[in-house]
Amino acid sequence: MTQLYSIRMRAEQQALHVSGAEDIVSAQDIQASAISFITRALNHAPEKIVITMEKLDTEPIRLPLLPLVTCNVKTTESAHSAVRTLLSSLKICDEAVDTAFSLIFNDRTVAGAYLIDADSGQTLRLRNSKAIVRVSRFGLLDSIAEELQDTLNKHGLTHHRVKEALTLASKVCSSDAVVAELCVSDDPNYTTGYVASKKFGYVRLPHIKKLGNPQGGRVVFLKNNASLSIVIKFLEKTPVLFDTIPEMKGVMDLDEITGSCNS
Ligand code: PML
Ligand code: MG
Repeated sequence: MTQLYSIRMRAEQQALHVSGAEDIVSAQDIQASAISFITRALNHAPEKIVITMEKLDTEPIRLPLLPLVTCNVKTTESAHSAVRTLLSSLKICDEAVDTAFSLIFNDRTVAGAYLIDADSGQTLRLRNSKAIVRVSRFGLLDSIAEELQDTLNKHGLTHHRVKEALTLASKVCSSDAVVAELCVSDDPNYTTGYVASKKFGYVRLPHIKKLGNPQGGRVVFLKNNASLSIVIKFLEKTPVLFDTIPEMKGVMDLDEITGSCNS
């Protein structure tokens, strides 16, 4: 086995997270990755850059990426209503969806995802505060990284966020305990978010917030019987490498997205 490393970058400005990146690379690529992560961090004029490089002591699990589709929505109202339709089609209760919206659309930014029980709507807690998971230790197999970006580019999805969010969401949804993930970028200039699930794949939602809005965040909806410690351990610590280019379906109407999976 080639020795592999997890490499992670986070950059901060006034103790707030401003940039982050993550990959799994071989020893021979670690230096180039570190340079590209530092270059990326410096674009945000940070006060602090933390790069962590850690030898993996287990072989990464190989998994496929989720199929990707962009939902045809033109307004924030219809994007939010699409989020509700997708999540309720996954049997996530209304209380859970309301809680997710209130955790995401407020002025608090956290570097990680909140965990919500999909059946009760309860925000899950650890040691008396809301449980937050920092999904980590995932990457793209070298042999697909370039082809994935080329395929995304052909669909006009040239921003590095798409590739990274798709990879993170694919790790999240690969857990048996996870029903779905909802994400809204906290970048005021980036207004596309997503709902990811095994059933519907990675569904991008343009206009999930208005331009200039700095709010955002991630929520992971868990099955009722999920063991919090096992899910958190998997999402944070188990190394996963994605090894296949997913199906890319372009832009589809919401009822086509839900209908094609319900038949
Ligand atoms: C982020 O990195 O801030 C999250 C981006 C989520 C949406 C990415 C996409 O356009 O598919
Ligand atoms: Mg890689």
